[in-house]
Amino acid sequence: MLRKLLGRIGLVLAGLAMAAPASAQAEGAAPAPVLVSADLREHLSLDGAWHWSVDPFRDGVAGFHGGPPGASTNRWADTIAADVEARDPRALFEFDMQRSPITHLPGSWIGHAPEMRHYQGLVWYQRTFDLPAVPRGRRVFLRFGAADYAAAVYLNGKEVGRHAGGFTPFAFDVTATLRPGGNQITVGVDSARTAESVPPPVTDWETYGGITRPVTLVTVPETYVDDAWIRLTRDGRIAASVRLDGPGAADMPVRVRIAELGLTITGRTDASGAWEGGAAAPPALERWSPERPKLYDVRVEAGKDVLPDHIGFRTVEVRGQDIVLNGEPVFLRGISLHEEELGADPVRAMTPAAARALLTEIKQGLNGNFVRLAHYPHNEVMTRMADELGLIVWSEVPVYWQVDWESAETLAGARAMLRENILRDRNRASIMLWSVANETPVGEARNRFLRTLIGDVRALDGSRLVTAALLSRRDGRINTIDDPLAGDLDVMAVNTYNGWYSGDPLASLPGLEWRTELRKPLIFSEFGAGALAGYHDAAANPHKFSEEYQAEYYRRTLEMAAKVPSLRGLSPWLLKDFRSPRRQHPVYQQGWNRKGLISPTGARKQAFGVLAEHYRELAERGR
Ligand code: GCB
Repeated sequence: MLRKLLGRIGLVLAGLAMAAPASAQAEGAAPAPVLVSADLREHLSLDGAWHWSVDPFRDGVAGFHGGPPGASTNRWADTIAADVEARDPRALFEFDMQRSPITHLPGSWIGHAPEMRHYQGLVWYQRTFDLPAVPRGRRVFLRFGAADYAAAVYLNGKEVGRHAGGFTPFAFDVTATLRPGGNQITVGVDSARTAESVPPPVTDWETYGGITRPVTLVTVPETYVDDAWIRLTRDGRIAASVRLDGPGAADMPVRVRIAELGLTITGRTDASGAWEGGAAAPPALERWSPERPKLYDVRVEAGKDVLPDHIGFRTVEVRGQDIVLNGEPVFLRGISLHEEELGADPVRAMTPAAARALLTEIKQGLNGNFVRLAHYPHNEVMTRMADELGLIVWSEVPVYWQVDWESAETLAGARAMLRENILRDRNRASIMLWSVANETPVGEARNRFLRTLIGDVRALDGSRLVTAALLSRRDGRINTIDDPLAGDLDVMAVNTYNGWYSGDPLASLPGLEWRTELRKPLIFSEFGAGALAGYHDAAANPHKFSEEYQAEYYRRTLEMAAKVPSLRGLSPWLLKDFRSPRRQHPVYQQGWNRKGLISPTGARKQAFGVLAEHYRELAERGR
């Protein structure tokens, strides 16, 4: 199976379509590691200075007749081109990684040089690092927080693995490939989307190609905790699901310790290295909530390994039309967000400080308790920061608009990405909703595709709620939600742009009605209007793109929303203007989607105040 998968991925990578998200280690190796909470483990950072070199004809992947690359074009050979040239006057290289320009990673290549601004294709990266010999009984993983979209990774001249899917972490065991002293790492990253990929080529956001999240060498004992999911169940237990990897994984004692609660749960793994354990939650347990985002230091111990994490405990469920957190109905006062740091020239380099700045604007600026992380898994610093600051999270995969519903490869890609996202973040108390799709057209093949994803979510994490941003039907004043998929979801969500993409006068928006036959909670997962920060129009009927139009659009849409009986949350579109190549109005857009409530550099538009005030009132009324 693995061989078959590798064959497929290899082909795709070589052809440079690189479509299906999947992680695959070099042939014959074990399945891809999860390495859960790797960001908190002992590691060596490989972030910083890397050489980069563009390869638009994918010369380093295949010769011009399709065979393997020759010595003059193979970027990952374990040699130093300049030394070879110095020794041999006949030596010929069509590249030289070690004398190529240097950039700082992580961060998309759109910031490397002006000519890279709209580049889509293959870029090579290389750096060297020194390392002492790996001590006996230890393993080292090379981990990438994400590479957008497909990556092939080489260490000291050998391929160590590949991954496709630009938004989730992947890691390879490189213990046997590392050497004491100097090591050379080369990564080919290809941003091209194809007809089979998830997301598809056409979206409404920037493709930030490159190595966009940290690169680390993570050291663990030979047998280590690869996956551990610790949570509070709806029946009041702290449950633990642990999986070990390594030669001693079977029949090994395991302990989960939460010192602050005086709680230790112990057990032993089965023959496959897995263990399920649990204990009644101590009465002293303080539940995580947006008001009090309490996190506990949790340690998972097995043999020589200790995995530390900070975990919050809470329950979520749906009761009738209510979304219920820790037994109490909650109203989600939120906003949507793309993964893009504040600043005039973002490169998707999301540091903890950058995440804090954005989420604080939601929490304190807007009086929010909820964020929709659109439209793909965001950097893990974001979900950790949401845990810390107390924001409920909607997390999603980019099954966006129109993907190839009939393609087995597309489905495999979506499932792999969904799985990687859920396994990375199952311990984040902030995450309440897993979303499987955004604005997808109703149809049999699409229903089958999304029902498979919904089944996967329930199998991987039955403790949270499943949702999707759906389309609705409009007839005059009446909006109807009749997408058959709504029946499969815990929480229905719709995106609506009446008054922006339609010519409705703003004053008529409160008169619009929403109908559905299902008794379920509903979220308006998007609504929004564009405004260029600083463009004012004081007329009674302000023009689109003025701050006044956007502010009035918010007032009227919120008035409409207040009349929808099953509405339990809002995540308007969106906090910050974001880069989108499809938005080319030279006066108002200049390559940016202007539906932000703040400008790229953080200037608040008028509508910010409208939403902040609305949320303040809702919070006061306990909603
Ligand atoms: C939508 C999409 C979102 C777009 C937004 C817009 O419905 O879900 O990705 O950016 O509309 O601005 O049109």
